[in-house]
Amino acid sequence: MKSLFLCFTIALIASPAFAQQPSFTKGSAKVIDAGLFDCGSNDRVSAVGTITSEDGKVWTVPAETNFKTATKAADLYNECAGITPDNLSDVDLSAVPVLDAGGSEEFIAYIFGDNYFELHVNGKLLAVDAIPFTPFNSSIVRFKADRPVTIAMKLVDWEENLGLGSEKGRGSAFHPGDGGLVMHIKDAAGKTVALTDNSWRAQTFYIGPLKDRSCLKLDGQTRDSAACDVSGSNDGAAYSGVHWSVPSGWTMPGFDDANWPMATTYTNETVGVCNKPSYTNFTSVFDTPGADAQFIWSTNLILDNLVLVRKTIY
Ligand SMILES: [Ca+2]
Ligand SMILES: [Ca+2]
Ligand SMILES: [Ca+2]
Ligand SMILES: [Ca+2]
Repeated sequence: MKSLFLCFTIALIASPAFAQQPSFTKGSAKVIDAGLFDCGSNDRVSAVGTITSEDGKVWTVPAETNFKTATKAADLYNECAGITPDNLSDVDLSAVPVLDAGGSEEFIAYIFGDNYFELHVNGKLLAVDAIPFTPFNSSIVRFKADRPVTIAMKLVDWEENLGLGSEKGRGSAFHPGDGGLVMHIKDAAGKTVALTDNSWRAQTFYIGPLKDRSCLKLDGQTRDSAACDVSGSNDGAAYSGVHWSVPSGWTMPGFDDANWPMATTYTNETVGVCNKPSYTNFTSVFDTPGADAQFIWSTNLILDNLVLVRKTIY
């Protein structure tokens, strides 16, 4: 009897049908926070909303974050804070606090995210992006940890039309925005320890806007929206979003990410950073010859809005 039960349990876990079912929403979310951050200019507010899916679950959009309570990453470039160095040699790295991830080896991470990141190291939330939406900024995180170092990051392509995954732009009120993360981690001696590239794992947990749900290919951990229309238009109320809940323990070193897809890499041109000084002033670290950190995301840079990435450094 016992062995029968065991077999049944294993079959359930191993079955692709056991993969989490998607939750679909339609139309806009309800605003619950009119703006997490105010730069005092014409930049976009970082609003937050909730939306109930057709299966009765409540989702926070664009994502649940720790922005209000977590330590903010130190600024590499942040025009809201008046920190706008022309290059890395104008940055006083010794003034950046060293955060404790439990360990003794010192590391320094240089990060540019479109639009928002939360950085966990060995299961500990170390720092979050100082600007959730825009203007575009970049960050430095110094930390101490022991190897192996598991990096787990929540990445959010923020949105203006809450629940829809879109923003004003390119002549449309419902232009789907895009994401992207680039990071270069060095040790205390300045040697490259890790770069964002296609050896990372990346999984999406929120896709939108979807004009037609049938474009999605969903199978186990495959959440493929490559066949979906990414052009903007002005009838977003009819659009859908699709959500999956973030698994518990996903930041922990022991979390099994073996079934997550590998990260997809994107060029600077595709992500559109060539006119952003928060990126271009630091190409010495983001585009280092021989150690060129790639932009990473899940398989759809435009429609995937909440992406978790992981990598363990040995
Ligand atoms: Ca940001
Ligand atoms: Ca998007
Ligand atoms: Ca974006
Ligand atoms: Ca690069």
